[in-house]
Amino acid sequence: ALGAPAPVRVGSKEFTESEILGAMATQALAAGGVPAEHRRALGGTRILWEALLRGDLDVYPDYTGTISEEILGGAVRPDEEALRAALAPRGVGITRSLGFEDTYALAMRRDVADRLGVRRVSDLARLPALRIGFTSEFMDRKDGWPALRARYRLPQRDVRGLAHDLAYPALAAGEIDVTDVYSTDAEIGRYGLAVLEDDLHVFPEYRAVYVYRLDLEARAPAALPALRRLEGRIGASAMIDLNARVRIDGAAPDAAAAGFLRAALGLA
Ligand code: PBE
Repeated sequence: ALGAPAPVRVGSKEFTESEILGAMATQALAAGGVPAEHRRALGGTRILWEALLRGDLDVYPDYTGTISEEILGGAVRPDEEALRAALAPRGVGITRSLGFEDTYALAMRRDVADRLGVRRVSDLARLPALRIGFTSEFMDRKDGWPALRARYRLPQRDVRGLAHDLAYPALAAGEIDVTDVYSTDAEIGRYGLAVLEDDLHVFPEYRAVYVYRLDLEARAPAALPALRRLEGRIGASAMIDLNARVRIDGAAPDAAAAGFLRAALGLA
């Protein structure tokens, strides 16, 4: 083609952390001299994965447990090497862990959990009247509500789907008693929620990685080295702080990402 090379297309899922990580990849690529554009908040895991396979995207952030359960159907351990081997025949690679895990967990208001004596997910088995609000993806995922309900024999019938951002105000207002949270959500600390112990270990590890098309290496040789600069660089508390910048302080995901790249990596 004539002129400038086509930009690398970075995608993100429709939640704050994914948008921040998408912005960070886009900015790290640009800082490495690789033109890149961010197609933000496209939808859930399946939308992103299919766009990557089709070639509509080159890179997006995902999590080892999600790749293992939701993308590969639970057939491959959520271990980086095993996932890499399983994804390579599909023309897909993953970076090493960015440095944190973001696992699913169930959470309740602390006063409600204390009053009902709930500390572990198994404590929910004797409370059939609890009102539950789950994010839509969690309702349907193999590693979500179907797995929890079966493993813990949970009896609740009042279970509805809602957008992740709405779960926290609904919990605070007492409209629901239990929701699924992501362990790096800033609201867990902000609302002082009780996070229930997954005492039967249903949830796998969810280490954050970038998922990319292997053909990117030939098309933009500087792209992978630029993304790899983020490997191991984002700890859980740094990610919680970044989520707080956006969800609590109202910063744009791009601004939060830029601030981190400047402070932690010296990238302009
Ligand atoms: N999460 C939390 C992951 C899985 C656990 C929602 C950030 C995801 O698949 O997007």
